[in-house]
Amino acid sequence: MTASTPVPAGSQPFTTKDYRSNLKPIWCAGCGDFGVATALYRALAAVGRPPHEIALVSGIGCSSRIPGYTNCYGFNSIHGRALPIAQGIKLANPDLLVLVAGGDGDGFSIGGNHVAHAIRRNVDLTYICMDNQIYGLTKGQLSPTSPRGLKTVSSSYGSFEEPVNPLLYCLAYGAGFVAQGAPADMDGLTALIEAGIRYPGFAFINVQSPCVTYGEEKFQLKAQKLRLEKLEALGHDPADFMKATERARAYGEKLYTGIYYRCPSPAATFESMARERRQELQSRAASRSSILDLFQTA
Ligand SMILES: Cc1ncc(C[n+]2csc(CCOP(=O)(O)OP(=O)(O)O)c2C)c(N)n1
Ligand code: SF4
Ligand SMILES: [Mg+2]
Repeated sequence: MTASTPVPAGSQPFTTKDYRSNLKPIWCAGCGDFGVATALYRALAAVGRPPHEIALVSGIGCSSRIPGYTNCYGFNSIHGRALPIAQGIKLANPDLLVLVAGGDGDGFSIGGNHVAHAIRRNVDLTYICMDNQIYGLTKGQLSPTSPRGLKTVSSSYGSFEEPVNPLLYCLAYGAGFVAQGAPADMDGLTALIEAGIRYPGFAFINVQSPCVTYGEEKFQLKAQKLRLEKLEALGHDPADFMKATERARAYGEKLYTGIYYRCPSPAATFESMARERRQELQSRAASRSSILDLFQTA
């Protein structure tokens, strides 16, 4: 069974409780990451893979605590290094469903280079970026997605820098699945995570996950509810790459949620190409004993 194998409706063998650990989250009350965790439990229950067949890898940050709150295999790893670790896990055991999660700083600052290479390598991973436009764990410094002008402990004059646009970034590097969700729409967020898991290749989901302690007012849940516009309601066609890039440009101004782009003909994954190549070479491989004979007769 692969991540994209659908479980027939009504026959889900697991419930959300099966994916939730007994560890009580230490996120601040009201942190958007609670919503991401809940949406993740729901999406995993809908996909129906048992927890022991799932690995969730994160970097370092408030958001990166998420593996500990699930019953799946988890690795709260190194700041900015979740993607290479997750790729290694997936290539070592391609039958595992491998998810990656972390913050905007983790993914698009220190780990930004890994995103580009994970995308072009196209390992079948679902990468959830919990984007709160701030470094939460280290107490509120500028992150790569902080808006220009934001005043923080590290930018008393206000940020002079243009923010990174995670959606455009992933589209530009060729990700086959790019989406954005928000805890203000839990059903939508759950559906996006499920769709990302079922996409056969690298899938990127940016989640606007408010930081209630250091985040700006306009990013909080209440404001999100007012700003949110569903791409589906705009008649957006996820197969239309040009339209996806056009709408992704509005990151920071508009809060579009839904699937920006889903490649209609997904490319072969790295692991499927590796498997094929191995099989091809295996049929031509000399037997172990004949190799030993070569050395013994030399
Ligand atoms: C190599 C390294 N550099 C810096 C840090 C300090 N550090 C820990 S988390 C973090 C940023 C967290 O921001 P983000 O990834 O956006 O996650 P959030 O806490 O906002 O969820 C930084 C700079 C670290 N742990 N390791
Ligand atoms: S500091 Fe911000 S991101 Fe971190 S747990 Fe608190 S609300 Fe969430
Ligand atoms: Mg952050």
